[in-house]
Amino acid sequence: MPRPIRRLALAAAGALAASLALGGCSATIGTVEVGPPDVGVQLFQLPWTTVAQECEQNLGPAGFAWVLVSPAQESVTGDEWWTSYQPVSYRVESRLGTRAEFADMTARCREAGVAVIADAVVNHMTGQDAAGTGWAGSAYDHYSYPGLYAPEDFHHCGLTPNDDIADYGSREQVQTCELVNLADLDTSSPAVRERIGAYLDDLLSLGVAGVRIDAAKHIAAADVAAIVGGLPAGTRILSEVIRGGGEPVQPEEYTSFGEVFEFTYARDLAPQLRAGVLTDPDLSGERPLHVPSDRAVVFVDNHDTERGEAGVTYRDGDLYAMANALMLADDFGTPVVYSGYAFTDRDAGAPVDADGRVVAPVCAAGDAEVSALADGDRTCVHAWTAIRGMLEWRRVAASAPRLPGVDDGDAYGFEREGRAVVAVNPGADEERLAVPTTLPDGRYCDVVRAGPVVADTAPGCADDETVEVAGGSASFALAPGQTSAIHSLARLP
Ligand code: ARE
Ligand code: CA
Repeated sequence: MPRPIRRLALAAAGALAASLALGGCSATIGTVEVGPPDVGVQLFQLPWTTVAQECEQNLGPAGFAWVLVSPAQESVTGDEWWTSYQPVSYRVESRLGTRAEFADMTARCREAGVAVIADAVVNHMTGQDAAGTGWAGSAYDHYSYPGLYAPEDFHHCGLTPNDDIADYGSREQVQTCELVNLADLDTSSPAVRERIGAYLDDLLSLGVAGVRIDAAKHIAAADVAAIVGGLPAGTRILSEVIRGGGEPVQPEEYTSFGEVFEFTYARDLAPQLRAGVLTDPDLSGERPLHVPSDRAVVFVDNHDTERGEAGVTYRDGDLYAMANALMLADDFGTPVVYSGYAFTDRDAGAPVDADGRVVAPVCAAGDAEVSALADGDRTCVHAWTAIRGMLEWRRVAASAPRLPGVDDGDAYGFEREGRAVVAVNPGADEERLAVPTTLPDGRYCDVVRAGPVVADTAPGCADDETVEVAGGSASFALAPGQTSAIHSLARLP
């Protein structure tokens, strides 16, 4: 039975939708200036043709600013997803698609207001001990990639018996020995830098707005700086430097030329959610063991951590939506939402067709029943109602400061001053929470349950999807696992 839908009588929903959907810059709705889209999404192992459709059908309309895709270059063959991280050549030809499909994707995404960020695997080539042939037909051997690299282009660290990294406490090992047997490029060499630079230039010519530097920790920061220094100003550089306690190589070294993925963010958030005890971060903007906010790309999980670290993942359902909502509601860093596929085998690749090409349908907007996902099914997190609602919430919150939170039982919530309020209940019991707010009295639509209201041309909000604000307090009734969020443009008449 469909629930009764109360239409939001927003005066000019269509016009509002148009202005909110405007990519790139901030927009004004009525008298309210909303923030520019800034949130990214990692679409893991999704073929280029599907990414293009996602940009048009889901990402652009939801207000995602950028999409991080999986590595595009020719790789070793094999069923595992991680074959993508073993380059054989820099031809843009892989089981995720052709060069032409890649270029078509960046153009269509840009048209939809979504920038594409490529995943650049430039620390190493393959980890194969035997000679082979790559996906696009290029012959290779561990230290030989004809026309590209010869044995002298690689580090041969000589610090461990097999030249593999054994001790992350040694900077020299981390940066000049082999990460899990992956032939380590001598990135101090001008010739190697030039070839990597040419590859990044090629990706830019195909329309990407920036690159993730895979395994950046394993490339000396000075080498990365030299390589990306030759790229056009404005190219986004996102370095993957996993923060390791007591390790000599730290993310801060990589902030002078770009952003870094800040792993501390999820490591702080997940245990709080699991314990059901949420506390305020330092609201001055400084956070211990985090790079500065304007350099930090924050995330709940990524393709490695969902397979490794004990964080929150799609398997956690409500708790996962809650983690993402809290990240999107925060005023720290640039969030990237992760969207992959269900798996039980850590190594299992995405489903492929008879030719070995990855195949995937575009996601339907709405909520996947996580428990019903079979291996290989896409989680479609980027299309979840709660995520789309929180993207709108974030733009309405804009640059309003995060105010001190309140808690009651297991519930916790906070306001972005005068703009928006979020409340969560990670506990096992129903909770009531009153969050102090300067939002005007009235009933507000909960964008976590109802989805975006302003950007929707026919916004609807059921009776049980509203939150009351009265006398400077927003009253939330929260079921176990529930997240609820209201913003100033979602007030019912
Ligand atoms: C695969 C096999 C290996 C085999 C190798 C070569 O699993 O057994 O030896 O192939 O044939 C991915 C997969 C790997 C895969 C690799 C190549 O995860 O399993 O190896 O592709 O196909 C460190 C790095 C960090 C890295 C993580 C995974 O610092 O950069 O390890 N993350 C990126 C990507 C990965 C990718 C690679 C790098 C390689 O996101 O998906 O690997 O391109 C502490 C340290 C961290 C360390 C972590 C794990 O936390 O602080 O620095 O991360 O431990 O060791
Ligand atoms: Ca290296």
